[in-house]
Amino acid sequence: MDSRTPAKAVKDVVEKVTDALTPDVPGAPGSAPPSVEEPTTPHDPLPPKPEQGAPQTRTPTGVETGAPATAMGQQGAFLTTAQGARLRDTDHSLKAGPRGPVLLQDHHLREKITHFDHERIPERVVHARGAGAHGLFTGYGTAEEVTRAGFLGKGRETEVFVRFSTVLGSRGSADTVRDTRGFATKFYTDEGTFDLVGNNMPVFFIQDAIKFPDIIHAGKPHPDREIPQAQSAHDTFWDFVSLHTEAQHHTIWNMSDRGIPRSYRTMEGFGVHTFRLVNAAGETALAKFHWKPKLGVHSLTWEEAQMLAGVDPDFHRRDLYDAIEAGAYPEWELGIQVFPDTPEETFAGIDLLDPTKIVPEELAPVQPVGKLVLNRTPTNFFAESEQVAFHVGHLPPGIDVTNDPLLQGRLFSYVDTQLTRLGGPNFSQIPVNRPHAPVNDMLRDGFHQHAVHAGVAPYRPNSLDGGNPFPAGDADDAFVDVPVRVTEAPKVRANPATFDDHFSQARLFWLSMSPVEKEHIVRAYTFELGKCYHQAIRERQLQCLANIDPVLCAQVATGLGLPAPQPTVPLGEATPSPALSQVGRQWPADGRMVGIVVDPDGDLDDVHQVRHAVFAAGMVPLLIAPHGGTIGGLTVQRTFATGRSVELDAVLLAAAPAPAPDALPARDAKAGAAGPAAVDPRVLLLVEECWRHAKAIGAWGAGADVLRQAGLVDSPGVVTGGSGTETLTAVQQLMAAHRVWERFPAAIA
Ligand code: HDE
Repeated sequence: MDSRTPAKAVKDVVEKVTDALTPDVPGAPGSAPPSVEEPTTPHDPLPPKPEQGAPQTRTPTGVETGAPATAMGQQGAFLTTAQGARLRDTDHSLKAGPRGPVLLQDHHLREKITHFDHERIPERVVHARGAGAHGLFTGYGTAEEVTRAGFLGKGRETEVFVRFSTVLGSRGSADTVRDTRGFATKFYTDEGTFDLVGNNMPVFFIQDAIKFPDIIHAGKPHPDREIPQAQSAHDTFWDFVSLHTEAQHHTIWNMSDRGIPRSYRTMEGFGVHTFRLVNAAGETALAKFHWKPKLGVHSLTWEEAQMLAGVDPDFHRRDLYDAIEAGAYPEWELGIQVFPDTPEETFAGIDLLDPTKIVPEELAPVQPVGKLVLNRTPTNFFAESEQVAFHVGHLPPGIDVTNDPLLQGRLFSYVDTQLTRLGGPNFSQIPVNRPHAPVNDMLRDGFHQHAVHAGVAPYRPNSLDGGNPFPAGDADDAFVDVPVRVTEAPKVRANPATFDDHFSQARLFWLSMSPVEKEHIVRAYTFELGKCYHQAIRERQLQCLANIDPVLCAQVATGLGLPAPQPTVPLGEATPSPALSQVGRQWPADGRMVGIVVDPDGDLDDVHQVRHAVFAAGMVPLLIAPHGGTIGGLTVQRTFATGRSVELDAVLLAAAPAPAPDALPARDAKAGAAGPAAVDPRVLLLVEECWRHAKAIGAWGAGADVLRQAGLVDSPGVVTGGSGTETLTAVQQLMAAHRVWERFPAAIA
């Protein structure tokens, strides 16, 4: 409680505000007149303006609250109005008697309802559905030869905010739809904010930003009935990509397992465009940014993705927040592919300005330059994940843009969209968007202005504010636009001829896939085109597939019941890039979910031990039992009613629980099983689904009966052990490969 008299408190505030307005800088109001000959003679810069520096604790009028800016909206124990007057009642409107009409003078009612009426802001025009988290980036110092960006220096730590998203769906759509994912990172560097606004796929549908409204109008729901939500499986999408063949490379990535990530934690990220790096000596290099997840790149199966959209539409959001809160912090390495900055701007014959092309990692290795750890969930979803505003033009010294026509258009679009979405030009003053570097701009006024700017001369040159602010000199670490030579050329609406090759890299991607990944791609195309109503669109897309690969085309054509056309372009010889495949590598098990099916009457000592062992391996055990509460001193996380296979990476069967009274109607066991079902059918369903989705299954003791009932004894990736821990060890080995790949009928070589 403030013990000062009101008069003293007011005086203190006035003094503080006056102090803030009269900085001890020559030329500032109230100080001695500047003794300068020329108005632009440099002085010490003005201190950062209060509301534009790093997160701080002062109110806009300069009062120190001690509370972080993000919490300023909520102080003290009592319910108050927006103006701070304490309230006795917020549940009853002011009425003329208990049964009377509501009085217009009820200012609390009006304030409460009016604010509520305006709670929503427009959702993002794309990437509306997303989730963010805070973290820390640590530079390795390995990029110093190619860029002078300070945050990449050895051991330098920079706070970050990352937002993951889908592209097509609305804010309330499901997480696990087939789509590209956004991977946008805000680095609050001390040289200014750097936004790396990337995706989980390294290429894009279009080569020129002017076509962005076209691809998005085609992908969004049909304008007449506004369906389907968050899907590409509809006529307008396939109409566009089959006519507009430069989209074919990105489209095959979407149809691959990359379109349905297992988790944000298991996604790669890509800056997509080629950027220009500048080192301390002013030398330049071209570079592409990559994020590599520590846990490896893993995906859902299509059936899992579809089931999750109903069982848990927030699956990716929940997974991200649960992992961070459990201390299993998601980690990525930032890497760069570096290319010489030649006038042609090509590498190994690949046009580096064409955003529909990759440079295979085998030709230009990804060199690690730093590490990202996400370690804090947002305090308030709206304030942080919803209000965060990224912009590809937020660049620190040492990183610059290239002439990639897609990147050039994005440089315009991101600020423009925030003007509507965040209601005006002052969105960089919103807490999550505030730079952590000192800000001394000459931008003034506008909607939602939070800063109380000192001084009278927000213009240059000036003499009234002592010439402040001053342009940085050569030694002051300023951002310098690289003086790239612009060739003299006629004004044209045209692309370079190298942009005309639309199929060779889609073919490279297809040929780099393992048989099981190829099979998934075929099924995805068959599903999506099967959802189109127009035969002409299916046929046109089949022609595109013929130009990518005849086997791919023939398989999809068979599924659609259509003839497979012949290619209309020569099929190039592509050298596969093994780095593009998810199969055939071993990964750590951190943060993976292991379900343990138990029965109150079973052997619970073993269950205790297995649970500890799962924790010790950095994974999360989920106890699944016939009922909630506790069993043998252990908390039950899922019951047979609430647990579903799709949230698990593996299942351990410690028991064969008999059908409970609330089970679904029993059915006969699978063909070839030992007899009629004596196990709860929901357990059988769970195990069957885990089998179908190629997850490791382990059983011991009575749990082996479930395998017999399900007809899964001696199946690949199904193990039994003498004890719980022995079984877990075998299951863990299987999990390192992510899935039991041999369970998929890999028909396509
Ligand atoms: Fe975006 N994009 N984009 N985009 N984009 C937006 O900005 C745009 C593109 C990406 O979590 C919008 O603030 C144009 C490529 C992400 O807040 C908008 C073009 C890549 C996010 C916009 C592209 C991206 C956005 C909508 C074609 C990967 C979500 C809301 C030239 C490298 C950021 C907003 C977040 C969001 C425009 C293409 C990534 C409208 C014009 C290529 C991750 O400004």
